[in-house]
Amino acid sequence: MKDNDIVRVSKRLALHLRHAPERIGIRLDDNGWVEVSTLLAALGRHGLALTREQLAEVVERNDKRRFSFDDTGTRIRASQGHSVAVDLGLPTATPPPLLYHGTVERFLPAILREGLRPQRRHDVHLSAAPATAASVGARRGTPVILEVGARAMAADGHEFRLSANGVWLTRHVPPRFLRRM
Ligand code: HQG
Repeated sequence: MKDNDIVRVSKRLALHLRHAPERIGIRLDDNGWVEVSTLLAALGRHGLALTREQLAEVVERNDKRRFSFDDTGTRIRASQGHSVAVDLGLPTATPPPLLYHGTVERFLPAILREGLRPQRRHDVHLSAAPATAASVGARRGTPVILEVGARAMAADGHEFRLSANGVWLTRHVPPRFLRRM
């Protein structure tokens, strides 16, 4: 498949596997999974004809490995980033001392007042590398990087989980653990 087809199909998968399954008439189970055959049939009914092989290629080549198959390869889900209620069943994990969040200047007053909130998603997304946070922030403008005292948060009882594609997830980062870089 061409690179731009990978991107186009990835966006469509992200839409339905994270946010709007009902728009193509599918349901995700409690853990976010849907049968591959169900997904392909539903996409086909909604104008996107895709083979199993092409779907596997998209999963494999997606730049952030946003999607994964289960052990048997019969079901697929998004690895993180949902707005619909799903329980990914990820174990809690001990974060590195520091994690990073990329945002933009205009959100800073609210962030420094109330901390980082998940907004429409389940969790706040944090990166292990400042460069990754910079590209997340750059989606919205000139990026501002916040350093998160993740290990101190964990010591304070906040839970962290690591998604299958390397994104650190937590419910809320209080302002006292944030520092502008
Ligand atoms: C901001 C993409 C005001 C926060 C990326 C962010 C990432 C606040 C926005 C992943 C706030 C939420 C996630 C507060 C946080 N007041 N604004 N209290 N707390 N914000 O998209 O982290 O391509 O939900 O700074 O690469 O930008 O989808 O989160 O700007 O990994 O796989 O509210 O999404 O990955 O935006 O991005 P988002 P995000 P995918």
